[in-house]
Amino acid sequence: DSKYNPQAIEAKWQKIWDEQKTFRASETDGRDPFYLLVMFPYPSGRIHMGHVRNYALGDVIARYQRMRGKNVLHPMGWDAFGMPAENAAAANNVHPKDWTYQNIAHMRDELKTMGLSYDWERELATCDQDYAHAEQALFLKLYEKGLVYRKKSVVNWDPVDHTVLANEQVIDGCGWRSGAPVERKELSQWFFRITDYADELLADLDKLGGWPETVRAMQANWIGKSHGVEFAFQLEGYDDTLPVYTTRPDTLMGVTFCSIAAEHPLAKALAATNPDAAAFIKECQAAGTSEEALETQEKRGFDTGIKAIHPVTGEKVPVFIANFVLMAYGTGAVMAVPAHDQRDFEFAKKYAIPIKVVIQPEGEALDAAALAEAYTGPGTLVNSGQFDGLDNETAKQKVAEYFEQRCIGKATVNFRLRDWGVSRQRYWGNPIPMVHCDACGVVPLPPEQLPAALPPDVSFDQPGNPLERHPTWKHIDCPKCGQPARRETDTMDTFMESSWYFLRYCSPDMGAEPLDLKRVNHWMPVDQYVGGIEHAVLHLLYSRFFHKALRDVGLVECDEPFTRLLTQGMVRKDTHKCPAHGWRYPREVKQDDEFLRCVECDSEIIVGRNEKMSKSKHNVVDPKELLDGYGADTARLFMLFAAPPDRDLEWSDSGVDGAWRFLNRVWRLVHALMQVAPGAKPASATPADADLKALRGQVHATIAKVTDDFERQSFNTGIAAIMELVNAIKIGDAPLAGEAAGVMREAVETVVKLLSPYAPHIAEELWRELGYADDLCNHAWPEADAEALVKDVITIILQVNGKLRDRLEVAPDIAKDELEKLALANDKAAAHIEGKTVRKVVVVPGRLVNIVAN
Ligand code: ANZ
Ligand code: ZN
Repeated sequence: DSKYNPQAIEAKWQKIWDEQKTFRASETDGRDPFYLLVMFPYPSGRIHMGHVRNYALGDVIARYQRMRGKNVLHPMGWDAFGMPAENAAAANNVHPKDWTYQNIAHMRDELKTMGLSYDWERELATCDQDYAHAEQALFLKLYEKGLVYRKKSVVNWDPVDHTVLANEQVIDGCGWRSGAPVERKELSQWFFRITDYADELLADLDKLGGWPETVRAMQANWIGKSHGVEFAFQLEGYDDTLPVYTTRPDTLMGVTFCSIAAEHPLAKALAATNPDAAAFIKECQAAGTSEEALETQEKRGFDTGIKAIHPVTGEKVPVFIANFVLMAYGTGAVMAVPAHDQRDFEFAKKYAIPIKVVIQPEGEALDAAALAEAYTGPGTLVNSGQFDGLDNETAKQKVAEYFEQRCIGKATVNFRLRDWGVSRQRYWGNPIPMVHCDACGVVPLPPEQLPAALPPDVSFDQPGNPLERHPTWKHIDCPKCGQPARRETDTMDTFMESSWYFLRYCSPDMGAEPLDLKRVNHWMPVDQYVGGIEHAVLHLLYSRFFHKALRDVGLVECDEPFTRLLTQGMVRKDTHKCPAHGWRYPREVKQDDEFLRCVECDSEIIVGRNEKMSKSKHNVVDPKELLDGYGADTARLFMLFAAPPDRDLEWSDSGVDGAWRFLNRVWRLVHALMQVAPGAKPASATPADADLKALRGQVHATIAKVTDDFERQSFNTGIAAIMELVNAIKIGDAPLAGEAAGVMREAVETVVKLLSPYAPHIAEELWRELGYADDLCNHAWPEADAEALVKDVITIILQVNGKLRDRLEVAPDIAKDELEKLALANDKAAAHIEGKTVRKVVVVPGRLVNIVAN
């Protein structure tokens, strides 16, 4: 039967690959290693189109590199801890562990239907006992090294769910699940000293030439290195001084007040005696901690009555508690310059504080009374005494020197990056292996007591952390003094697990030992990482940090974990909305003669924008439909053809159909060849016949192009070139012999080989049909024959007055004046020159001739 039946052949090859462990990666394989990593999924229950795209992209690269002779490591696993499992547990009375492993089983089956070339023997789930155990050992190693510490910090607190929320989980000031207004609360939390690595994380971005520029810029921004000055104000009637951090020391003489954070020690001291101050601080805390929240909320303040003494003029300026000052940045206190800082400007207007202009832009005189907003640009210093007349960049230096000479301040560098808080008050995470003892303080669990394993018997019927409520788990004897003590009940941020899974894949069989350095060195760094742009900052920055930290405790050797990064775009689809019923699934709309209508109410449907596929917009397509209906090869080909990898991809049913029809065509092509030239050997030399020679030229040009497109990660144009080649291969019913048979055979074989990374099942099947017994997926990638690429004729564009009139087929080495002659003798050109005088003939060798006539 020669009908293309993807369901049958895909199942067949997947089984063979599985049984023969075709994609097993081995450290003892002598070939050049290539580590291809895709971001591992959260086991939410089923795969979505974003996964299909991500994993198709990863697999096409892995398969290409394998055919290039590389020893490819292409692993897969599960980012398995996290909140949704607990939510599911609360909603459906299923244990998070069961829920997670059931989802993994289901999603593994789904992924397997895509024909991805994973080494499944290295599969891991981050909630596996071994993985969690090894991770606790890593945590303690970093603790010994001084990279882990505990401190009080301000967090977003959901008063209903009794949990800490990440900034991203605070929506319009309310908890994302409870909807209750979020509070700020101080809690003792565990931190990683990522800020110790801020400089290196920033500087090493220069080594990441294989990353998208946007991602590097986002990381640099997030790290946020700024140069400024720290100096202290004397406070009237206080022994303590008020240190502030400023990036604009040039505006020193424009200071008209100071502002401090609600958590600032001065504010706290005041609150102890002043109930109004205490009330204001409490109000400030009834808002999230995110920078965004602080930026957008209305500026409000409380006058402490304390006066700060200006270090140059001796003038006394008020000190306010202000709701937009962060305790965790700089010193938690600011010298406020309303004329040149917008936040200070708004604040000064509100509280009728004087505004003093000290920077004049060139050619304009700013008037403090008439200022509509702060002037933040460059200029010359005015109203600044001894600093008058300096340009403001020079003034920054001079003011810094002024402080340094008087020993009241110094130039400093600040980072926006904060230490990484890894404590979560959750159950379904990796327990932090620490003990709290009244006598000994914080005591790490000794190795023989690891792992701190999650107790299975927990309930999710109440808000808060089930570990906290568990009747016995918390109670433990102090490993140091043996007295009753308490276990840490915080679990680790799930970003921990994703910060080293790529290392674990290198030696997944180490049990409670995290890594085998020898094998890690064999594979690391990752040659190519593929994943979503949504991880541009957190995951990719935490991983870089964690890797460097592990390097510094001797567990890995390279400086950066990911050499190249490809961030794929989103999968989008148009949306349908019914005025009465809201977002509609495709099956909830019908087409009549004119309009799309709602199946329920017949209202005319509003066809909305293409948006990221999401359940809430009812514009998702379930990959299962696609995979069951058309097969994996069509799905992969569509995904890779529909858009360049880093761009958004618009879902299109006709695009899917196009991919399907193309594969059918290739199928028929191979079968047609086997009918008319069953025993042919592929051509290996230039044929005499001109048409055959041209086809062979195209075959090799296509090899060169597809190869180059792979290197440039331009997979869609590679597919287009293969499609063009297929169009050029014409096989009739008549038997072929000699040259013709050989050239056709070579052309068809090339199509199958080039297609193999994209559509591996059909390619493998057709490879057998062509009579081969080896695995195409391990077969050598074709090489372009330089001789075949040499052309007898090239095409030259012929223009008259810049308009295309004809194409000339000429020898590549034709002389200029020959070409000119041919052009002037051309019929089609002549028709447009008639009655005019030729003024000039422009010749661009190898490309075009333009006749200028009027
Ligand atoms: C005086 C000044 C004048 C400032 C001026 C800016 C403009 P970046 O550049 O992001 O590092 N600042 C300092 N600590 C702060 C805190 N804890 N919370 C909120 N704001 C704080 O920002 C540094 C600037 O942000 C500092 O420079 C300070 O205001 C403010 F025309 O000092 B500036
Ligand atoms: Zn103790």
